[in-house]
Amino acid sequence: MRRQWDIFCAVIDNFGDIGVCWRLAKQLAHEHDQSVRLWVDNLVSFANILPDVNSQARYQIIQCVEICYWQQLFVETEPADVVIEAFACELPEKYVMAMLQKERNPVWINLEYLSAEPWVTEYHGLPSPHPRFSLTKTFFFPGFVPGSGGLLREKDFLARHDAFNQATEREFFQRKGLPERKAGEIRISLFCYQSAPIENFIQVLSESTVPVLLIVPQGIAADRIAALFNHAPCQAKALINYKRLTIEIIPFMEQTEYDLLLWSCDFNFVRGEDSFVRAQWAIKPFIWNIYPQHEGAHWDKLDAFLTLYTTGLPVKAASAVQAMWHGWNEKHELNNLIWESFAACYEPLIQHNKNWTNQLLKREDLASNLVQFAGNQL
Ligand code: TRH
Repeated sequence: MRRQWDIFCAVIDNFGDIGVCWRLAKQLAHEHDQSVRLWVDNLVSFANILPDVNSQARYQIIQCVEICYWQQLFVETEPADVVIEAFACELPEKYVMAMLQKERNPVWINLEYLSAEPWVTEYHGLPSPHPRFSLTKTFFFPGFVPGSGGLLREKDFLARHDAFNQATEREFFQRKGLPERKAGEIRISLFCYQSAPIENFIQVLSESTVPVLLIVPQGIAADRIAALFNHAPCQAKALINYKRLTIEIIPFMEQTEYDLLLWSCDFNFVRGEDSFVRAQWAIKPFIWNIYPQHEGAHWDKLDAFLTLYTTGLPVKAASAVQAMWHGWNEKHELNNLIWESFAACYEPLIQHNKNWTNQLLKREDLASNLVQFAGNQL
């Protein structure tokens, strides 16, 4: 049944909030034929991952999703049937009041951050009555296991992934102005936070026994690398050669293109929430730079994922993954041995990632779970 959805997205920092909301909005509209309005308080940030966005427009329709600028002074609006408050962004008071006026209360969902921690299944789906009004919001936790809300995944993802072959990969690289693969080369994509030991890793890679191509979209990592080699900061394009290592700094990509970059590389360094999930769909070995939280709260989250993900992986490979991820998140120093042990697990990791993905594919995706939940409520 076609229902109206309002998704509210406040961009706290970075691109993850809007990255997740945009994928969800598209899936609801395209795969579930829902009528979707996406309220975003920062269109400039949005335009980074979707250049079609006009950051000056208060209202626009892109790919069948209505995109509305969420201004401080909220405009009078008829609430939708289903309201998603992404990452506890807090709905405008005026909108909540309007929800109360509706003949039938909208289904109000707080979409939470992704975590592999065991408590997620306990909290997923819990209702939280509003302290003042007769409205209830439900906590929806994305996750990797049954009993959670699932992960964002397009219905045609597997078919598109399977159709992505050497020829399409070469065509993608050409389109992006990236070089042809050298014999024996490994290709790595790099997206991370300030906390990552980037300079150290550059040194490690430069001592590799095989040629390495490091692809770095504009941002924190690109700036640090540019500084390391005395290049001007914030460059959209730069080529750096250092021993066995070639570094390509490239413009920040449109989100759909970034997905293809992850499919094209042998190893992916990802961060946050959305690129972390996309790296899993890419099947290639990946290294997660987790969003750092106060008092090291992120370590429980990282280790909970490691425990879940490395189950069934041969012990040697599991330790190599843990050492690499801990090193990349600065639990200990990252050195050549840690990287080489991790890189040597390429084949078992590919096999393991296929099994991991197959397990995840058995579960409903996040958008389908939301549609089902909302349908049951209305
Ligand atoms: O940008 P992030 O650090 O976002 C984070 C996380 O969501 C984190 O959980 C949250 O607390 C914090 O924001 C506020 O990392 P993430 O989640 O991987 O989002 C990045 C998005 O940017 C993702 O949708 C992929 C996209 N992207 C591009 O579109 N083009 C690019 O070139 C790159 C590198 C990324």
